[in-house]
Amino acid sequence: LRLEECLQRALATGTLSVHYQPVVAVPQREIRSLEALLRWQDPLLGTVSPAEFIPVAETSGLIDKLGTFVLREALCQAVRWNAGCAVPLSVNVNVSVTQFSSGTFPDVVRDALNRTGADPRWLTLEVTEAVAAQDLPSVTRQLHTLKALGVRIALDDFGTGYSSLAVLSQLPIDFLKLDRLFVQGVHLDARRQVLLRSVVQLGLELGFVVVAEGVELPEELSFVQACGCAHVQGFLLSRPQPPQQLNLNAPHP
Ligand code: G
Ligand code: G
Ligand code: MN
Ligand code: NA
Repeated sequence: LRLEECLQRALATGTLSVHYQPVVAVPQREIRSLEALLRWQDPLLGTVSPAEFIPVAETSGLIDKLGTFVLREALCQAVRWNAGCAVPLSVNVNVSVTQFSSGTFPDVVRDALNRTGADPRWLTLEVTEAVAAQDLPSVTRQLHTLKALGVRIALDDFGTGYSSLAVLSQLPIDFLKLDRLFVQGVHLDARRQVLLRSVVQLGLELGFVVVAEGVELPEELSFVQACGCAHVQGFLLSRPQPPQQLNLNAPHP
């Protein structure tokens, strides 16, 4: 309950912030989008990881407020970035499965787009395989509504969940984000290479842009690029950073 109370207060007092991690196209090495990641520096609790407070937000019902906060914040950033940018930059916003429960999530997104004046094409929503454990028909309907607005959808943390591969053909997905478990150390392990190559191939044949997450080493980058991942994300390229510290024109390793 303590964490819940602190989180409630954080939403009111502004100790939550959003950091951004570049998603980079290869081989061009250009930033295509930035993933919004919540950060919380609480005066009493210190730094609290979203891995810790997101589940609390989900069970306490605070997730809708939190989700709306991140969405508006990220879309405001997208408006700023795209004002001075020839190539459109999009923001990736993580969405909890529970945000789909009421069936009104597309309205929340439409409202945030209207308030911020952001182009729907500047937004990619990241959902995890856990959406398949929800009311799949309802989630699918909501995702189609969002797609009709022009928003794109990424399936996040792919390969770590409990869902069957069948969700890949059922959900209207644009990006397939391979969990870092597929990526890390892949250059050292022949069996992991088979797995990564096959999963990337699967994604490509289904028409998705395949994104490798958690790239920390040049060897991992070379391998995922050779496998057909068009976008990469990870500490090798950039850590998540506050917006004022990002250099969107920086060359990437
Ligand atoms: O950034 P970090 O590695 O600490 O994030 C830990 C987890 O929290 C990740 O799974 C990430 O997707 C999740 N997370 C970060 N920001 C958000 C957010 O705004 N909404 C949701 N639902 N999850 C988030
Ligand atoms: O679950 P999701 O993919 O949204 O989680 C994103 C989280 O992964 C971010 O909080 C970010 O801090 C973390 N992350 C991003 N790049 C790397 C990386 O190269 N290595 C590790 N260990 N974590 C990363
Ligand atoms: Mn994500
Ligand atoms: Na992920």
